[in-house]
Amino acid sequence: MADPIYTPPEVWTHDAENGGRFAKINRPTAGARQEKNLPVGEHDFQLYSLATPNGVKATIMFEELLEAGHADAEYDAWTINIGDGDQFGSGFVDINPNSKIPALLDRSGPEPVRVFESGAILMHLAEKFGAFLPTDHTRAEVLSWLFWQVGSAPSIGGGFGHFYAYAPEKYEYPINRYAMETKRLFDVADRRLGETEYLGGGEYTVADIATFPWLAPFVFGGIYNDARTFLSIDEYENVARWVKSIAARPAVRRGRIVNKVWGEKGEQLAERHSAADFEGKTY
Ligand SMILES: N[C@@H](CCC(=O)N[C@@H](CS)C(=O)NCC(=O)O)C(=O)O
Repeated sequence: MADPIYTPPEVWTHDAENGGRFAKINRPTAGARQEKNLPVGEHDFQLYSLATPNGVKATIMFEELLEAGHADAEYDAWTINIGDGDQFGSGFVDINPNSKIPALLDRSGPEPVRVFESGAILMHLAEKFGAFLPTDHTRAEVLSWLFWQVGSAPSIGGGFGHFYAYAPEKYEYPINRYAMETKRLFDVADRRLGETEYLGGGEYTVADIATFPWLAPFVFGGIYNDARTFLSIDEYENVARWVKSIAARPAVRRGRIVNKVWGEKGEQLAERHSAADFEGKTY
């Protein structure tokens, strides 16, 4: 047990034994830790990911593009098991120097292009296919909500989720701080969704695709122990209306199981290479 009253030393040093779910994986340095090539499939788009809230943003986007008739959006999705440290393999680090999923290799142009950061992946695909990102005066509003989401996620995941669910000891100060911030963010979304059908306005866009995977598990339960009860998530009725309508979209239902390697076997799709991979799956 750590001392509940911590006096920071003059110079911080890394203690790999400090406990916590990610203690064995996280280090204060970047770069590859082992040589490991990435698998490559036949499609233009190679996605390296996992079905976490940040990961499913990308798989939902691909499935939405395919659902909308963009046949060129076919993709291979490969599992990066972050618990096993796959994000530190040399091939993955070449695509994302920040060692976090999702990461994309786009081979549709004259030269392969790497894209990392979920928001950048959504924008890249939206611009490439001319879909889910308006080009008129509403574009700025959509991008504002997209960047709001990407900027907010660390307070919800790395802040609230980490201290409430993952930290080896529960401390009131960080749990209070991030519970307050997470509830404030839900209130921001709830007020907006009381005014407009979707976050960016009247249309379903990349802003909704980015935000849904983070808010839905709180509404349905199942993330960070019983965070739904702890944070009184049922208060946010407009968020619940929006989450339920997006969850019913066929592309969203498919995208949520791609690169999933936990839960019910029938709801897992570790790798996705074609539409046929969903056959026999529950989603
Ligand atoms: N800002 C990044 C965050 C990505 C991120 O945090 N990914 C997590 C999984 S949800 C990850 O790969 N964690 C592995 C690690 O921290 O080593 C994005 O939006 O793409």
